Amino acid sequence: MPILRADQDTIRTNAPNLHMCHEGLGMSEVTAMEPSAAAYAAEIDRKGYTVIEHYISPEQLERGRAFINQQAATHGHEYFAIHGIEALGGSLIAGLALSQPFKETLTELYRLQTGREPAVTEQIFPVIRCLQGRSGLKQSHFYHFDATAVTALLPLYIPTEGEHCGDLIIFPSVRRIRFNALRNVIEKAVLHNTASQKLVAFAVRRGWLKPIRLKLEPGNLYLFSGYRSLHANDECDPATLRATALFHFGNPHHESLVARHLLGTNKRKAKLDHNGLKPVN
Ligand SMILES: O=C(O)CCC(=O)C(=O)O
Repeated sequence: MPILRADQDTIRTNAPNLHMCHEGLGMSEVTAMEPSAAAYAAEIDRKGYTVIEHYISPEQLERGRAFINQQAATHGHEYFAIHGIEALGGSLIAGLALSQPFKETLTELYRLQTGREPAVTEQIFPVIRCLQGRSGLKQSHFYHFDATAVTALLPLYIPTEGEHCGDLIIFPSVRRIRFNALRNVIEKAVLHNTASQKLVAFAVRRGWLKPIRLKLEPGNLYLFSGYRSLHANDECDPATLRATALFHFGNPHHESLVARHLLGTNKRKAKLDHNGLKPVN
């Protein structure tokens, strides 16, 4: 079972069949490590999330941050997000999204969570989110379910000062994985509309609801089921920068035309096809 840690020159994995280079990251060596994907999946089931500490090396974190700094400078200190491998081309994040061992890890988690194989054409869909400025506040407490069963979150910059530091907020296992696309659409319309999002945000801010709050550490990898859990990030001071990379994998409705037409707003906005790639025309 392919759990790996991505050091600059080393990948450690407990998968004997994954002794290979980490594509796009220039990695050369693989050694054994624990625990297994099954242990991580069990922890996600039990606690709602799991963490792989120091998933990337300090040098890789610096590379990831250099990319963020470059992008942040062109966005006038306001919120931005970058969707898809092509838009992230050449960056550490695109390299991870293209990494075969990383995909194997997420595939194994998908299998364990759903009992099924992911669609053969499925790719990891990477997203970078950068909260800064007043517009960053509007993107906080935006409670939602992801389209994919497995979500991996890699924090790059997390504020450390002030009352609110952009914690990851999770209500785990709010719903089950559905393979019926129409049922998924209806469930999302009920649980995940503007009114319910505002209500949840209000109740969390007031302390009436008590979700899991994770203080994120840059360089760690946080794994959870984005499909099953209602989640969002807490706000942070608009003068600070909060940058996270998200890796979405395993859409249970990958082949469904209903889901493709009624959901997938982010990909549509970014003008990407349902595999997260620029359509060829
Ligand atoms: O950036 C974060 O911490 C959360 C982002 C998120 O929930 C998502 O895009 O699915």
